[in-house]
Amino acid sequence: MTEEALFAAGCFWGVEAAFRRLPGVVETAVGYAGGTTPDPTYEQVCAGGTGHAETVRVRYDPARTSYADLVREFFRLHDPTQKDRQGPDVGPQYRSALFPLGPEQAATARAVRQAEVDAGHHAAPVATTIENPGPFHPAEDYHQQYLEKRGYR
Ligand code: MHO
Repeated sequence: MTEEALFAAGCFWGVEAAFRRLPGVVETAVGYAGGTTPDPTYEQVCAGGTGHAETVRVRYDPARTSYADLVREFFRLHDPTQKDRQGPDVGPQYRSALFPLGPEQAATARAVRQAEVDAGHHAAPVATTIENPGPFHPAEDYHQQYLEKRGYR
């Protein structure tokens, strides 16, 4: 049995590549979550008005990792103090967001985010939001495993 989790941490190409390297992650896909427009396209999400964030769907083996572990990794693999941007990519579609699937993940998301704040190693406030994901829309095929297909490891 595997479980699913959704993470938004900037451009989904690099975020997907980072999650694929983690032990216990058995499958990933990139897409759009947290927005309102039905069936958004990449161009629509890029334009910034759909409410969606570029999101990675992670399928994992709970015998080998946990949602809490993945959330801790999420905080390591991007800068959660950047609000509505990540590095060179600016706009709400690049926001730092956790999209818990159910009350158990929601409680874990809140607890791990609080631990991140309490650890005090960020110079600026943690901007990560915890949001209702709404439906996850898989992105266009050419965005799936984008960096891996180009030889990035
Ligand atoms: N900076 C990248 C963002 C792509 S990522 C899929 C670009 O200019 O295409 O958002």
